[in-house]
Parts: sequence; structure tokens; C-alpha cells
Amino acid sequence: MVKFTADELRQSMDLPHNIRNMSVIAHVDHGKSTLTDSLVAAAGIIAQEVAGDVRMTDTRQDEAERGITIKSTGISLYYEMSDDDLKNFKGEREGNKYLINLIDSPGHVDFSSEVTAALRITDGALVVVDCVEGVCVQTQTVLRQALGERIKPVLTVNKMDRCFLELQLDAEEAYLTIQRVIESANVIMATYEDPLLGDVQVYPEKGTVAFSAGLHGWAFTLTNFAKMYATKFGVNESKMMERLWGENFFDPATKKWTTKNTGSATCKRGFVQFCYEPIKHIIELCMTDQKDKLWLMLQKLKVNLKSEEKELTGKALMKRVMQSWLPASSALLEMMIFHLPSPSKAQKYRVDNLYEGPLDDPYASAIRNCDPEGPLMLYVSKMIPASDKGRFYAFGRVFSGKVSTGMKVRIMGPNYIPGEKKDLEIRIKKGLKEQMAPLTDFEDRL
Ligand SMILES: Nc1nc2c(ncn2[C@@H]2O[C@H](COP(=O)(O)OP(=O)(O)OP(=O)(O)O)[C@@H](O)[C@H]2O)c(=O)[nH]1
Ligand SMILES: [Mg+2]
Repeated sequence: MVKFTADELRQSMDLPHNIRNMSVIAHVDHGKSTLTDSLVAAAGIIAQEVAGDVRMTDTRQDEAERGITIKSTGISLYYEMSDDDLKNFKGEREGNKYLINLIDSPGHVDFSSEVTAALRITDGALVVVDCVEGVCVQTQTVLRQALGERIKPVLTVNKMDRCFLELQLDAEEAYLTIQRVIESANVIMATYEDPLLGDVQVYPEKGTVAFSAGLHGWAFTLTNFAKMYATKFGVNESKMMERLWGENFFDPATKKWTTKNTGSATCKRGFVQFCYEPIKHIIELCMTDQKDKLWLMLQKLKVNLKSEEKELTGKALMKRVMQSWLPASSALLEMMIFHLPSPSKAQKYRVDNLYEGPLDDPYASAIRNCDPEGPLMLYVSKMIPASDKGRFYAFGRVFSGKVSTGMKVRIMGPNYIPGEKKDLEIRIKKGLKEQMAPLTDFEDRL
């Protein structure tokens, strides 16, 4: 059942600090639409059991038939986070209710104009990379495009189940594979040093990289595991996260952390010992039907399954167990809320990219301040044909002011040049005359 009402969604639009506008970008087939399903399921729009299979954002018949995304699809999701989830969040926020406007984009190069349209109206991007295939050519292209638009990226290393089930990599090999994937994404990001955007590279130890298996609905960031182990090792969570990545090794025999492998048989990398191997163990217990051992493990992890779920076997059991232990939605939401900018924050620096007029005029200021009382500034990123011929729905984002039916709007086409009248149209819809006010001063400029 949908976990929010239209009213709640509307109210959350008034809290700009609690909004994230983001796109999901990647090379074709790296699992964007499948992963998006987990987020859609967490908002209650589809059931958890079918998440990953229905690909909710592939709405068109040709998309469903071909199993490929052709058009970008936007979806607004509303979540209530717990105080505990947000306890380490240092940024501005107003309460615990969050609105995520997400656009699932196509990865195929033929449809890249859809990605361009999506990027302009978002401030953050979830970059999805298949852990086996790595950073491919279209990942590079869309990542460059995103950075050019001053969009802040976070990364998820996806299809992690392939490491366990398909390749059966040993843990250290898997670590090196994942590390290479992250490094190759960072190589591209490092070339986009932008003082306004800050460091755009991603780091597992800072929580800007997630590890996911969209098909099975699970994902984690090192935050998840740091929370589990911080008390055990008597350190705070951020220190623990650092130990769970890179050259940090632990030997249970001596109970010592080192920055080099000591060569002892029990000395292993933090990530391997505390993240990868526990997951591998649970997956093996599910796949080999060793239920007694599995229940014991789950009890320790405080994961409760319903009795009918305990009857499942094999992959179905693994999917349910992993979904309950490390729900993809929690890890991804946390990463998006903590590390992607809100419109209030992003519009301060993105105004240069968004507005071609003088940057000190009232329109630029309204965008910069994400001002609901300012003049209406709306960017239409695409036109979607309506069912009656010749009519379209305009899909876009309001950067300032408020939009409603009956307003007089000045439409600046793609060839419009500030100060000229080319490609400019004024449309007035009947009714609501008083709402024209914010736009009349717009005319004075021309
Ligand atoms: N093993 C595995 N397969 C996955 C996973 N996620 C997606 N897939 C499979 O990968 C294929 C592509 O998934 P999609 O979600 O359509 O990928 P996409 O990135 O949205 O593709 P486009 O939008 O067409 O670029 C499908 O066959 C999925 O079942 C995963 O976590 N693990
Ligand atoms: Mg897709």
C-alpha cells in the first residue's frame, strides 16, 4: 500500500531542505531501473516481493517488452526517516519527512538526449556501475555530462550478487575488483575540479559509495557495518568506517589493527572480514538450505522473518533474508539524503549553469535563493504527449516562484537569446488573473 498521501507530498514541497532531486545514471543494463524498484517499494508504491522484477519506471509497453529503458521516467517518493537514521546528519533539515524526486534514465547511447533532459532538472546523481563490467563508455559519458551540469554524484557498485553466486570470487579478489571500479569512476571525477561543487570524488569510507544487488533488493554502505561494529571496537562510527576500507587489516588472534597484512593466516582486510565474508556466509547458508545455522545468525543480527518467509528456499529465501537484513532502500536513501544537495543548497551554485541572463538580476537571485515568493522560473525538460492529440504535458522543475493553472507565462524556447524576441512566446490561460502578477515584471526586462 502507498505509504503517503497526495497532501503529505504537497506539504513536503514547502520544505526545500528536505527535498532531493536526483537522477539515476549508468551504462545500459547496469541495473538502474531494477534498483529504482527498491526505492519505489520502500515508499509502498509496489510490493517488496515484486521489487526488482516489475521495473516500475519502465512504464511503456515497448520498454517492458524489450527490457530496456527508452524514456526517462520521473517519480516522486515520500519517506519518513527515524531520528536514529538522521542522528549523524549535520546539514539543515526541517523534521524527518523527505521528498525524493527521482528520474530513472536510459543507459543506451541512442536515448542519451533523455539523460540530458533529466540531468538539467536534478542536483544529484546516483551512478550505478555493474561490479563485473566496471565503468563502461556510457557511464563515462553520462558522468562527464552530470559533472558539467554541476551535479553531485554518489556511486553504487551494483549486481554484487554476481560476485558471490556467479564468479564465486574470494573475498580479497572481490575487494580488488570493487576498488578498481571505484577508482576508475574517481579518475573521471577528479578531472572535474570545481571550487563551487567541492570534491566530487566518491569514497566508501565517507559513505558516498554503496554496494548493491538491485535484483535482490539489498544494499549497504560502510555506515551500516560501522554502526554494527563501532561499539565492539570502542571507536566512533566514522573511525570504524575508515577501518572498513583500504589498507586496514585486523587479526582476531592478536586483536590488533594494522595497516599492512602481517602474513598471519588470521589477518584479513577490514572490509573482507567484517563486510564481505558475513554476507557471503549468509548467502551460502540460504543457498545450501542450512536453516538452523541461518536462524541463529539472523537472531544475532536482529533480523526477524515471518513464518511463511521461513518456508522459502534457495534464491527466494536469500532475497528475503538479504532484503530484511540490508534493505537497499535504507542504504540508498541515507546516502542520498546525507550526501546529495537539497535544492536550497544546489541552486546557490547551479544558477550559473541554469540562467543565461545577468546573474545579478531578480530572476537569478530568485533561483539562487530557491525563493518561493520570487518570480516563477520553471525549466521544462521534456514534453510528454497527452492522450488527446496535439496536446502535451510539460515536465519540468520550478526553480523559484509558484506555478498554477491560469498563470501568464513567458516561454523561452531553445533558441531564445536574452534581450531578443526570437523564440519567445507568451501564453495566458483563462482565469486566475491575480496570479499573473509575479510574471508581469518579467516583461519589463524586454
Ligand atoms: N545479477 C543481477 N542482475 C541484475 C541486477 N540488477 C539488474 N539485473 C539484471 O540486469 C538487466 C538490466 O536491468 P535494468 O534494471 O533494466 O537495467 P537498466 O540499467 O535500467 O537498463 P537500461 O535502462 O535499459 O539502460 C536485467 O536483466 C536485470 O534482471 C542485480 O543486482 N544482479
Ligand atoms: Mg532502465
